[in-house]
Amino acid sequence: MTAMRDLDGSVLALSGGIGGAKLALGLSHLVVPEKLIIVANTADDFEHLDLSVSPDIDTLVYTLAGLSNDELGWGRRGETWNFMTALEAIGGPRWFRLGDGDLAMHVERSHRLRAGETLSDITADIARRLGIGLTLLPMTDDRVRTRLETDEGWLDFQDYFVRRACAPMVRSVVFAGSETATPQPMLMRALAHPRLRAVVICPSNPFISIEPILSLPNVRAAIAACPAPVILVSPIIGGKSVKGPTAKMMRELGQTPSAVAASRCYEGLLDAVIVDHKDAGTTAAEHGAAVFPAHTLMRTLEDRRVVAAKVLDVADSLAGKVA
Ligand code: FO1
Repeated sequence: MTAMRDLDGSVLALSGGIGGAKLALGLSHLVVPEKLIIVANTADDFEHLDLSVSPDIDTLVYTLAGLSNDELGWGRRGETWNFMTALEAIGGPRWFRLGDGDLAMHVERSHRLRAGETLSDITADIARRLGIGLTLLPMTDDRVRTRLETDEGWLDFQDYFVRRACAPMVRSVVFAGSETATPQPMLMRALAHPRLRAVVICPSNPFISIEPILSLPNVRAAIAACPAPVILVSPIIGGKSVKGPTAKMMRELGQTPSAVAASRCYEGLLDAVIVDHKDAGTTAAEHGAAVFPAHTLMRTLEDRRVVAAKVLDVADSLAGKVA
């Protein structure tokens, strides 16, 4: 069971994979581990070769443990691929690549899930063993799966994202199971805590990485009612997404890719949005939140720390006003 903790002054971050993990790493350099809670999207999860794969949890674990492959944006640094070579030689599926070290994560997680452990407990134990002190939690322990209605019919998330390389036209996105899933209890406790320091919405894809978390019962309402400042770091810079299909999906879902459109995905939830300098001309009225320009493209560790510091400064300044 994840240890009970004093939530007073804690920072809660909602994260998907790559973009979110960068900001989570930055926050982990500025917030003491016992006061930082990262909630990971699990709607990308899927079963492959009878293995339970949790990509966003693993990107966060590897990034926070200093094991990540930053070129790929997923998997482990210095990975070897003997398993995939042997698998392909006997006709196994080659579209979803499982590195030798990464394979251990999927095998161990699958084994422990089958033994009846919760995803939360497995994630907490693996994070601790890899030297991660902060609290890393799945958004729920129940099965929630992103499915996309496309011009090629309904696709499971990894089919769309990896096998089809995000090529199909997206018409709608659903999170199968979210309406009956139980949100991570620690998430709900933190959102209800009177002295939570900040809620940070990381620069992950609003539609496929953050929305699954918000779609869980009562989560949107809990964020709207949360006494802590809610800060978005925009995933769109100058009309483009840094990595991944966010901008393409926005166009296909009928929106013009922009920082304002990204903020509008969180209508009624935001106290502030941190936009890149390229979008500094956008207004609070457009975003529905106070606007703070910053250098938000995170290429280096220093970039990650600078954005994280900006998030915390903005949150603390707003909290001061609210109080
Ligand atoms: N993404 C790819 O584009 N190709 C892959 O072969 C691939 C394998 C993979 C294995 C484990 C894992 O945790 C992630 C993996 N990803 C791969 C990335 C994954 O599809 C994305 O990280 C998320 O689902 C989107 O955030």
